[in-house]
Amino acid sequence: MKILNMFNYVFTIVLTLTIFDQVNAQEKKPNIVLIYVDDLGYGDLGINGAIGVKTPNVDKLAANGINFTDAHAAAATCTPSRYSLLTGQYAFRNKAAIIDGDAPLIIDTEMRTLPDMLKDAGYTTGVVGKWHLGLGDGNVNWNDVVKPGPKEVGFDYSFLIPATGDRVPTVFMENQKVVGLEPADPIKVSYNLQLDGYPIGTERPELLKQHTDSQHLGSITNGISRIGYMSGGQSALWVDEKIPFVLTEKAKDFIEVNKANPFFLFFSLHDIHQPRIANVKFVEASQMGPRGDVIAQMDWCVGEVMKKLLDLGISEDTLIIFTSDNGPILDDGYLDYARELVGAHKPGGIYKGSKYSVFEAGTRMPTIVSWPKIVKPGTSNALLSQVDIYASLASLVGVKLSKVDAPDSQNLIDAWLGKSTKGRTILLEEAYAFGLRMGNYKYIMPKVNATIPEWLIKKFVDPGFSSKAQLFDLKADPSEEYNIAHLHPDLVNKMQKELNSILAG
Ligand code: NG6
Ligand code: CA
Repeated sequence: MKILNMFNYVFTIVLTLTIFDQVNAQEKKPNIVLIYVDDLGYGDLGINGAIGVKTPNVDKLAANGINFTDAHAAAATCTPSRYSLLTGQYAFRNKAAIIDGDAPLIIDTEMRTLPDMLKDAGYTTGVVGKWHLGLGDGNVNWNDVVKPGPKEVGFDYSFLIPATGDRVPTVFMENQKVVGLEPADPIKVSYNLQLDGYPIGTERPELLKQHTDSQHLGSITNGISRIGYMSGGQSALWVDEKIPFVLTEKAKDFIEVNKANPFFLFFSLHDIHQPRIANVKFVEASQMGPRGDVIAQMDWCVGEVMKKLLDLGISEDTLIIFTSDNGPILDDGYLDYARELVGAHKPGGIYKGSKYSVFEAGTRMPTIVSWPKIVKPGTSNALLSQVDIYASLASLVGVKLSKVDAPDSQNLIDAWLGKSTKGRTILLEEAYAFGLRMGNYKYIMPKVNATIPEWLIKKFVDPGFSSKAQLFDLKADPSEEYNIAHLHPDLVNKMQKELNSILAG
């Protein structure tokens, strides 16, 4: 009898411990760091064949994680990609396009966003870096708390570049207030009227560090002219050469402060967007001039974050997703000789196109996932879209989504974690034309009477417009050179139908 009791006792303890362990394992949610580089191309990393610049930190991240070869930004430009990433909804549904620096917030604050969802799972959420999703409700007062903004769409903490490095206002915002602003010198911003403020590029070219095209000849701050006009805020102006240090420090602070609880950090780098003005620490770090130097600078920022996680002893429990918002562009306006200095380096790898283009390089992004405790190192050719990060992470952290949440997002967590190579069966590519991937095939929807805008021609961009259907077999022709639509009319019809149903949905 005694022996039986003893057995029961031990059995109960073991059972309790096992259940406790399981609950613990389920409850132990990883920290999530989403490193979002700006305008980085598939081929711009060492692991993907970069020539002329080294990316040792990102390569190390890849060596300990998964390097994805067919993962896509939801769109070929910044604002639409970011919109889809944070809402799980295709950008065209909200007509999301590149916006000015004084545009209102384009995310509906009623939506349950990616950070909202993670907050529901117990995460502390933060965004550090480029925003470019609009701020305020249409009539921004930069001298007050600017809302709605990141807080109203689920971020507990924010430290922002409000739009882009090449747009005013050129100030940082922390928790929706301009950092370092003197009330006696209020900020005004306009995108159509020249303000009585900083000198402008058209009138004072001798003040410029880097020449630029006519679109970027507005207000000059820190020797760089931008899109738009600005006055005031002298004490708050950022110094472009210091941006990577400021952002990396803020990212590390956020990690430090939140190290004890699960956190989500959206680390949205300014690099490698123009103006590409590297800090002296990185000047000539590459053989490709400023564009290569800011790739090295970006790599350093990533290394700093990796080091911080390691120092705090939380890197094993941190899921890092490293990717970019749209494809590469050599000439986006500023004269930094990226085209002349690129040499044999291929920013888009073997893929055709660039930022703004529906060809593969427009959206096929360098993408790495690392989570030392769970993810086995390797490569994956799963077809993935950033619009799926939302539903995939929801599944990972055990949050149920309603029908209206993240309507275009698919749960492909097994593919993101390398447990499966099964990604999407069809994938939308948004640019100034629509593309669709299905198996080996890539279809581009015809655009009747579309002329390529002058500003894209000047940037040597081929947006992929054609009045005829385009179909490519990416297995045989990864660089989209041979249009085989005429050989496969049924497939063209089928893919157009699939596209129609997405566009109608
Ligand atoms: C374009 C700008 C370009 C860049 C881009 C945004 C012109 C002609 N071009 O409108 O310089 O700022 O917007 O880049 O003004 S993105 O990565 O944020 O999408
Ligand atoms: Ca971008």
